[in-house]
Amino acid sequence: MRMLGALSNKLRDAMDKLTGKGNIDKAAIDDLTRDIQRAMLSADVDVALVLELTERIRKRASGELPPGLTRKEHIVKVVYEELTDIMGKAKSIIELKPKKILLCGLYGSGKTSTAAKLARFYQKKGLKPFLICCDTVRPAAYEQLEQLAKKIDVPFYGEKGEKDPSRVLKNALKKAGGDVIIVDSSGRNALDSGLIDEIKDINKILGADERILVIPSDIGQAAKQQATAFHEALGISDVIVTKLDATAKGGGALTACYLTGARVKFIGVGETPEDLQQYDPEKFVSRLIGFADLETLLEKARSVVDEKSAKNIMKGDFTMDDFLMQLESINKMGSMSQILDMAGLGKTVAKKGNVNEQEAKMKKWKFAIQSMTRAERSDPEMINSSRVRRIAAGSGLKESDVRELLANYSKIKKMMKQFSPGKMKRGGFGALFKQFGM
Ligand SMILES: Nc1nc2c(ncn2[C@@H]2O[C@H](COP(=O)(O)OP(=O)(O)O)[C@@H](O)[C@H]2O)c(=O)[nH]1
Ligand SMILES: [Mg+2]
Repeated sequence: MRMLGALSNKLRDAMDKLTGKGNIDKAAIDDLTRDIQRAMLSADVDVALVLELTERIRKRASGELPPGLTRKEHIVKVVYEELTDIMGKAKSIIELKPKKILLCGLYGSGKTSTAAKLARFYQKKGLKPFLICCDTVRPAAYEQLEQLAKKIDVPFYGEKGEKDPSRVLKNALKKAGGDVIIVDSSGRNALDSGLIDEIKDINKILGADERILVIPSDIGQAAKQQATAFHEALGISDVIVTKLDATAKGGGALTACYLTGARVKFIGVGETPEDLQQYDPEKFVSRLIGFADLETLLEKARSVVDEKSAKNIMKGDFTMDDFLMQLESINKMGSMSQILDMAGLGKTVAKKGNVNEQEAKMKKWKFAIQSMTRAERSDPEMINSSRVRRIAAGSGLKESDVRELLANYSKIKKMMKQFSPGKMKRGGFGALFKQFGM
């Protein structure tokens, strides 16, 4: 299931646009932050929070590169980390032990469905749940929970027709067995003091270990006000955000909860008792952006470069520009010795002690390529002796350096033509290095 449809689509598009770009410059970063802004605002995330978020992304994206990452990979990582941050940072902890849970929240927020979902969750973990209906207001509240309880085969207590929830609860607790006692309550607004007193009484009788606020994600940023008011009245221990499968405003609800300091423990993603997931901000963001985790996200950022050059090379047009791009991405990725480690060549080369030498060589080649004309770059065959002389003079190198570059270029070009794209992806830079005589 695609979480939060519209937000997910927009974030995926933004990330695809970035990872598809050959060159990441200031304009590309501006473009990305604008796309993320639009996506978050349309998901009803607080404006100030969105601006803070994108400012942090912009700053970190153009900031110093951590060793071993290309600019593109770095940005992908930054976006992932910053989004995870405003979506709640860390995964909640769920204790698998006997406990009493009280559910509260607005009318229609999903309390009764969530009561059954929680019972099912703990049942699957091997605990014995017990469901109690303390909603004495809504017509057929009793039947609704009774039916759900039957469906998942969990014991249930309620009193049809009784108007006082405290009395129902007292009777229920006399009968209740099991490890995890889950109490469903009537819908109430946190700003209604009469109804809040009522649930305070229920909480006192129950002695709840967890007071869970159930918030429907379609209320968006209004979640903030409800979460704050319920927390002041009752001391909310956790939040469950429901209906994330059915709204575009879920980003607003999730970030609003986080702003109030409330921890989102589970999310509701459908109407059946099975549709409850433990909330994990990292996983959630990964799924929003469309990847299993940060690692696969980074792999994607890497593979686009490889695929692009592989395509060019397969067509047989491995130009000096491609060669320069490869050299530059090697530079961007960090020092040679790190790259060599990644390519599995670290030890061999370190023994020979020529890492620095190779790094210096690559720098020289870069200068030489930069001194070539556009025509020379796309068709290096035309570079005759007089052109070699000019390029050497222009880049401050020896003619032999330029010749060595040309010789290596031809060698690599020839080799590339024999490569299948699959091999290119796997062999990557390691294969290139071998051709540099390493
Ligand atoms: N799509 C979807 N619907 C939900 C979810 N949770 C609850 N609902 C639906 O929302 C409506 C109200 O839910 P209910 O549990 O009766 O809310 P309550 O009034 O707070 O007890 C019902 O139609 C539920 O099926 C959810 O996570 N996703
Ligand atoms: Mg209900």
